[in-house]
Amino acid sequence: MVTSTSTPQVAVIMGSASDWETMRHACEALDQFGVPYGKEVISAHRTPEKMAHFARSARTEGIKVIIAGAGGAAHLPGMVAAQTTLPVIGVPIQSHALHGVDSLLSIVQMPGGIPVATTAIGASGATNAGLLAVSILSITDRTLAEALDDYRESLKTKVEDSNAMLI
Ligand code: RP5
Repeated sequence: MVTSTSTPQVAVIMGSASDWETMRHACEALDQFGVPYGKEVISAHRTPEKMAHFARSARTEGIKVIIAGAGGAAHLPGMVAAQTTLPVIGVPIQSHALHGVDSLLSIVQMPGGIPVATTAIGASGATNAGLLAVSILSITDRTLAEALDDYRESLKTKVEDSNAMLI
């Protein structure tokens, strides 16, 4: 796993390097809040043993939240969630053939008992996955909670400033 520090709190995994263009938005959100993370391509279909090892060892490795992006027959988030009780956030990649609806439905329709928190399709979903991971970590981290408050204030300011463009 490629890590920003030796002790990542979040793991950002994706089914293919082709998902990186989307998943980098999750990493950018984590960077913005200074949350240490690791990132890696792990495929549910092409590297199933690696996926199982990752999911089963993530908690003992110190990971607190897993963000998993996948497209098409997007089984990675669900199969990881099946093998860990850590929170798993699934990001549906916008596929070419079906525009990500296939990815969304593959990730969101989990059977009762094995939750995956599913975001929107594509880049905004990846950004929100990063932000949701920060929110989860902020439960026990006051500094992150305050940084999230500041971030929300900055969004308000951006909306107000955008009024100047309406002339
Ligand atoms: C999925 O298949 C990946 O998550 C990716 O979105 C999709 C296509 O993968 P590539 O054929 O581009 O490697 O497993």
